[in-house]
Amino acid sequence: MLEKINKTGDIKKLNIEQENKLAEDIRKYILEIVSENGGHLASNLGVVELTIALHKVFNLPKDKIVWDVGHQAYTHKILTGRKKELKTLRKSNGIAGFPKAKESETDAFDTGHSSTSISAALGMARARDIKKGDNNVIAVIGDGALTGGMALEALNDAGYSKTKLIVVLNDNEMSISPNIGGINMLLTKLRTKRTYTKSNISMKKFINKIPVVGKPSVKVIRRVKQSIKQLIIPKMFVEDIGFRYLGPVDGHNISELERILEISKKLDGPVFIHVLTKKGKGYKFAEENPDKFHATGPFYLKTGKSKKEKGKDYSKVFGDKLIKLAKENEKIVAITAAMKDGTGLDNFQKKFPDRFFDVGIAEQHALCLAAGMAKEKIIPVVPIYSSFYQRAYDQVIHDIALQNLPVVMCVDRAGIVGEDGETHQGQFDMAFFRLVPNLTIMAPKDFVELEEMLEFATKLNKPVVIRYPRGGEGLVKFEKNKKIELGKAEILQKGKALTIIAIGKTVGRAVEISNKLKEKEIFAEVINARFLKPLDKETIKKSILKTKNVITIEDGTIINGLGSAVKELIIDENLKNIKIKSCAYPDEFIKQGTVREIEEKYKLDVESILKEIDYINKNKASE
Ligand SMILES: Cc1ncc(C[n+]2csc(CCOP(=O)(O)OP(=O)(O)O)c2C)c(N)n1
Repeated sequence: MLEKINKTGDIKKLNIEQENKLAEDIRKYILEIVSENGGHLASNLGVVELTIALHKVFNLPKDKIVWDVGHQAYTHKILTGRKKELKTLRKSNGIAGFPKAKESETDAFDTGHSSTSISAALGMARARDIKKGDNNVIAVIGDGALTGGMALEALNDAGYSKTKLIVVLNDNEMSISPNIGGINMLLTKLRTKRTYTKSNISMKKFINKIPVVGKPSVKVIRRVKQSIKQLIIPKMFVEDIGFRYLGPVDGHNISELERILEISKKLDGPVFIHVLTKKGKGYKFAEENPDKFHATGPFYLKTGKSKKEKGKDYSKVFGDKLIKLAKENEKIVAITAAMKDGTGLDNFQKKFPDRFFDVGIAEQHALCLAAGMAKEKIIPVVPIYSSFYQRAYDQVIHDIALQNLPVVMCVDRAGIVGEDGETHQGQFDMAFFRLVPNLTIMAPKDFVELEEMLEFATKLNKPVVIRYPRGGEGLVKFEKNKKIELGKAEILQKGKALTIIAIGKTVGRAVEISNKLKEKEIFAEVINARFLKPLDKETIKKSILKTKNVITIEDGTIINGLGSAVKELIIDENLKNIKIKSCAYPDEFIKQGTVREIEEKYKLDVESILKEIDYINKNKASE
């Protein structure tokens, strides 16, 4: 059937049997590609039928579908003329793993971060009404994404506004791990209900039969009926806030899905369709381990085994050290925003279930919750990916830093993450944290330094940020670590020709560069900054005055990071005749590719940096 699908709308020519066959073919095709390239497997396998039905019933690009998170859009890409290109999924210059308007006008809205779809779709629906248009707007959101604050804010607005909008809830009971929280409890009740029409009609009859004794006021009757409705049919939550509820419907039954989508098209106002799907559907290993196959690297189709063995990484080192620290100090707790496994907290949860809090995809709440705990002398440690910290910026400023509350904010996946592309790169955190008063900002050069920084942070009694990259260590092995002291850098090599200042992951690179320079009899002073804030101005100034040549290297944006801090120092202290070169990411969004490809493109690899500092040759000096 795949042969029949070459451009948007081709699906319209298929009958239901052909559509079912197409679903099978698409599953095979997705499996083939993801097992080679890696990607979000389980979520995509779960929405094949739902996507086919959506494309059959609606007309793209006139009708708009907004995919929440956007990690489940592979079938959508296949059905919109990108079947062949999908083979380049997540590769440099290839098809993105998320919707991208610049790839196709059928990608109505770019996503990557969770819980944005209802807001964006409501915006498009209101725009349609202003322009007197007649297109449909559909938000497809997972039960995990529905735990995010913005999704609930949007439901609140959409239900009240009565704007025509279709929200499709793709309920597979999973976020990355099993979904949690009160909304999930509500959905569990809904999942067991029969179809909308049946339960709704019988409910009306039932409510009308409630006997009323004496002469209670209309209000009281209404309240009694209301509370009974809520007890018995919890779907009323969605209806009470202004939506029509349709479902639950089997998300793998294409004809049922098409039937219910057709109904939704005819209804005015906001409609909420509850679709039940199975994450990983059709691939045994993914059905059994949907969390492992949520996002995967390349794997063997036959066994489900990863093609690359996973070594030790920063997240694991963080998680293990936190367990050790928590054993010594019972005030330490861990908070995650639905990223227990990714941030290395899985074992912490097992060891300290009462001191572990998964709050759902709710970064803002996670940090304000931490602030509340810190106020009461608990020590919350909150690992969140760099790009998702963007969500909770005001909580960092208003709830944590302003009150100087000792929350340990661990920034995982800091810097470039690679194949997930623009929405997931973590190059901004140093810049946006640096301008917040009261924050201490650190980045370790290796695993051992992460352990020491974490211990230091839990004892600091101030708000503190520790950033570290995705994956493992660089090639350089450091023999020893000087003790961590607040605001103190570490001099790793002494030299007079050049000062190389680096932070975090790039410190290893600075040492490699310096070793290469040594071969040319150029001796560099290598400084591991350790603290972006407070910056060790004294050590850096002394070195700069000696060498007069500075190069800064960082895994972050050129604006307001380490390079900026050193330039400010040079100007503020009026240091004369200094040459400075900053190696960092430019002021742009960084596209997908392997980390190595991206580093080479932006001249952050050893060879490129060496070329940048060729001019030092003229200025040779030995120690
Ligand atoms: C703001 C934000 N936080 C965290 C994530 C990481 N993340 C990606 S998908 C996902 C789970 C989504 O679950 P759900 O919406 O139910 O979709 P499913 O994968 O189950 O289809 C999470 C936590 C994210 N994309 N955005």
